[in-house]
Amino acid sequence: MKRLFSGVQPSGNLTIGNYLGAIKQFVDLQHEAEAFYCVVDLHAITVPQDPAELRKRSREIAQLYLACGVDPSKATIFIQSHVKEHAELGWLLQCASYMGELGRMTQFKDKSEGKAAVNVGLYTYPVLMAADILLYDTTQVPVGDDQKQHIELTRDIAERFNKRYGDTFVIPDPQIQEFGARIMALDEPTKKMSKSAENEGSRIAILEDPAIFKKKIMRAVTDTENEIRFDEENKPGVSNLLTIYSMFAGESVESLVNRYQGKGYGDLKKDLVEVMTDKLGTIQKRFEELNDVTELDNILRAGSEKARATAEKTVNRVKEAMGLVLL
Ligand code: AQP
Repeated sequence: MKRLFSGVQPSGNLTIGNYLGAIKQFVDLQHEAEAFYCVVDLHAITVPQDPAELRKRSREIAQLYLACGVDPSKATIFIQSHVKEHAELGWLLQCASYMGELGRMTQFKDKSEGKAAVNVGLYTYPVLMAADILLYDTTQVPVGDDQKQHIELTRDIAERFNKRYGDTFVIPDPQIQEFGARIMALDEPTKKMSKSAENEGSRIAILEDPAIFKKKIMRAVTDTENEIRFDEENKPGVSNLLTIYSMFAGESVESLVNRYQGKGYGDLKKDLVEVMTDKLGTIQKRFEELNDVTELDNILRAGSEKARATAEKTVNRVKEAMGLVLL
């Protein structure tokens, strides 16, 4: 049976990169398989967070899942720290992982670069991510392109464990879209759009006011030519805008390029703002309608109970395999 697991960190306001690369897939795939969608708060604390903000954002992400179309009657939605087996399996897997392989993770290198002190959690975070995935006998992990290396590590850890202790884990595959798996920053289109990037102008939040994202799109870096063409290597800015446009409008890049022949970047940007105002407006309206905290907490409570039932069985299987005493 196909089973999905994925998560988003409450480490900032979710961007259209998080939406197009991951959450949109969550919605499309929930009809095809049993799905577990998590708010990975234990990952967010690998960098300093304001406690009140973190608590608010964790609920906000669950609310956004719902606003974007994740259906709690189809998918299990929960907060990672509510299922203690994530931390528990994280530790067990740390004992089956190597310093060398963790040190090679590009995200760790990027996030620790230039920092005088780096906490251990940032270093071991990919092992916790492996635990998140492996707990649910996941077959597919819908993610953006930046998470590919972490899924490969998850596979390596699981395969090694199975070899050493016998068949314990299902080996998961990444589910990465062929198109739109890496939305780039608006100010520097050779870099990934990130919710925690320093420059606010680099990203657009799903819940952003249209007047603000209009300014960001109109200022988005393009190039000195005036030809609308898809060429990620030589025209990363224009290609990024075409990708975002195509994904929000559901129109192919080829068709957009044909439609904008002879037109300028300003025309493309203006129309993109309109398409986004429409699509994000629908999500934002739904988000406002879902602001009943009690109802949201009930969904999260039910989700964590359902998740725990599976997670507990996996942890017991792992403990048994490793030789820990089960009473
Ligand atoms: N720019 C992006 N394009 C496509 N997909 C993206 N994702 C993130 N950025 C893009 C995907 O969103 C999911 C959730 O990501 P995450 O919260 O777990 O952390 P991340 O990958 O590190 O994303 P951010 O936005 O860059 O967060 P920060 O700034 O906190 O590190 C993942 O599936 C990711 O691939």
